[in-house]
Amino acid sequence: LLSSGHAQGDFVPNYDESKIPPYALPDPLQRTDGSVIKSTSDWEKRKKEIFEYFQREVYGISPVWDGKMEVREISKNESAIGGTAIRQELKLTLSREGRSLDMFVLLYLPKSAKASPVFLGLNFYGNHTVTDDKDILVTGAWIRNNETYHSENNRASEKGRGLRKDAWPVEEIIGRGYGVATLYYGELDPDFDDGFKNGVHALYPQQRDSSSWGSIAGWAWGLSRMMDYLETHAGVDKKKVAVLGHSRLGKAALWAGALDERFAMVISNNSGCGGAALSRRKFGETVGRINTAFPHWFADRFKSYNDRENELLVDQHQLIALMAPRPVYIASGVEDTWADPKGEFLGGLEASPVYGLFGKEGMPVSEMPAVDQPVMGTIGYHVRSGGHGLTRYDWKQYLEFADKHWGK
Ligand code: GTR
Repeated sequence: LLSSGHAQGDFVPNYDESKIPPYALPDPLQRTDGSVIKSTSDWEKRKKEIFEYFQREVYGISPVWDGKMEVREISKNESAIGGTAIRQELKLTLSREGRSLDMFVLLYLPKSAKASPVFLGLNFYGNHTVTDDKDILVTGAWIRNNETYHSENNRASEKGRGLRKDAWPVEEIIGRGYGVATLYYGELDPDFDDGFKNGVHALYPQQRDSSSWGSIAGWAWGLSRMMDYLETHAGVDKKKVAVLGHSRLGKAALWAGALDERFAMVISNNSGCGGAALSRRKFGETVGRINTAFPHWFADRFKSYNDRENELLVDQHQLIALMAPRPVYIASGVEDTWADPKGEFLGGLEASPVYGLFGKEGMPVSEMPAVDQPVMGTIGYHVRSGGHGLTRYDWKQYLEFADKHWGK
């Protein structure tokens, strides 16, 4: 699907449980000074410590938004999806100190309610690939060349229209009473290593250092700007916006959930290394591998943990813990071994004590469930049959999970 980085250099992924190096996970409920967290107010201090560590050492520090956002509606269809939905395309222009960036948001809202809960997620190949809707704009932004989705010379084309609709079952989402908002992720930051000259980083052209924001933080930051807009929309129930993402965008969704508590639910689909999977397991993709294949995704400092995962004062379960007590869903594919399904499960399981502090059940089971047997506590989890991808099966569980937590 995407450049994978599996086969670069002489990296050989480990897929053998018995070869996982011994490791001890940092305790989310113990501060670095040794004190133990026993209350939700103490947790606030610990949470800050963990968050700042992830920011400085892993994803990089993103700026506080201090610019101006202009919104222009570029299309509206009052009778989309067989008359059940309103579809809008919005151009959000961010500007600051004479620089600007355009984001083209595609939004479907059910007509069945005045204000609806919304799933918000970035897409990989452009808004026009998400549905068959004829008049949705084809992105003009840089895009990776891909035969399946018909992007050539780093430009998207009309021929890609509707080709990703399996990953975005809009009709079903609307039918269940939810809205869906999406944006092509390359409009926020084109996914190649350009020294951060373009995308959102260009809005903040100051000197960079080893803790400056990488691309994942850039995508996450853009999700917050979309949220800024959704909050102003009368048709959106702003207390019920779920941020969702697949793979690298699942990593971005998790980081967005950590950065921005307006996201009331967070969904990580096959997010793997640097997402929900524990780094210390070194199963499939590793910190060293990801930083080599994608040197622009994380803060530069993260590279100092290549092959030294044990030196990190956090692991990815603490990223999940930062969402507490909000509902989080983690999904794996059984054949997606590169993303380490078991490591993704453990990321959720090991975050659960923090949910306990809030009187909530995190992961409702202590052993990884069987294939295609979803479990839903305040942390939800499934490992479905098949490999890497965002599927109808995955969405079916996310809709269930949202119904469960949002009382539908
Ligand atoms: C892979 C990468 C993964 C994941 C995936 C994707 O090549 O190694 O971390 O992000 O791409 O985004 O599909």
